[in-house]
Amino acid sequence: MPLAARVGAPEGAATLGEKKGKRSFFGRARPRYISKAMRILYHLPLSPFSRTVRVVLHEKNLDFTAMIERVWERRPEFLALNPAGEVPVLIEPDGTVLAGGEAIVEYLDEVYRERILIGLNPVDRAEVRRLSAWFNNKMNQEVTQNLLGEKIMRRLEKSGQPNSLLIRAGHANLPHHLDYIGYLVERRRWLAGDHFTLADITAAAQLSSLDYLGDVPWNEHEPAKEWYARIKCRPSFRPLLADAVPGLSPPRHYADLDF
Ligand SMILES: N[C@@H](CCC(=O)N[C@@H](CS)C(=O)NCC(=O)O)C(=O)O
Repeated sequence: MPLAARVGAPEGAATLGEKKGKRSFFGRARPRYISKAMRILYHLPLSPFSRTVRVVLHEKNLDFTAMIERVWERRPEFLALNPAGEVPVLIEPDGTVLAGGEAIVEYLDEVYRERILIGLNPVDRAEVRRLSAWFNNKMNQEVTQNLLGEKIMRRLEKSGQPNSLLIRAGHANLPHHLDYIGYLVERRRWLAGDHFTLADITAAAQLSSLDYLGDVPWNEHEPAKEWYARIKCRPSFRPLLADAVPGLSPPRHYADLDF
């Protein structure tokens, strides 16, 4: 089980700007009070993979109901939707079940063409996918798993004390990723080129989860900070900034657009 992604909230509702679903739905994949025509996202508030899908749905103006899934409970009905037992999982209004962050965003970009997020031509798409993989895989393993996984998940799972060596490794690795973002945005307007793409969303999703913990040294990385400030201003990102995980308050700058 990847540590990193074992993040999330113990309890609670969806976030502002997203329709809220109650938690008392054990026993069925689609709670009875949710109409068949609704789109449902099973997620965890601090899961970077779930955050990416939330932003993509907002960018494409697609309505959805966000349901928190406590993945560590291994709910059989959820495992039937995604045997990997991981969020995000998306159920489309026609009942189509999509599991896995990358599969979901590829599907959404292919089907809903209103705002294209994975590039206009094969070369652009390759660059967006290269960078999305960088943040989903490399940064997630080197940084997010070590910080969110150790600090949050251990508590939620009651699986022992956080490993201070891993936390130290996460802090040591983070500046390299902020520097890489800085390197890119000093040469391009957005991470993958002239346009805002999934690469920006993926990187910002990882960083926003860490920022909720107050773990991002923004002031030592001005170019990355300037880029993140532009992302924070986007309406699609606002619901993430309104997230409130019970028992875990974010630092004051987390939702501040002028941080
Ligand atoms: N590659 C997967 C990773 C998803 C993932 O690791 N999700 C985490 C939350 S961020 C999870 O649900 N973990 C539950 C577990 O491992 O038990 C994706 O893109 O969806």
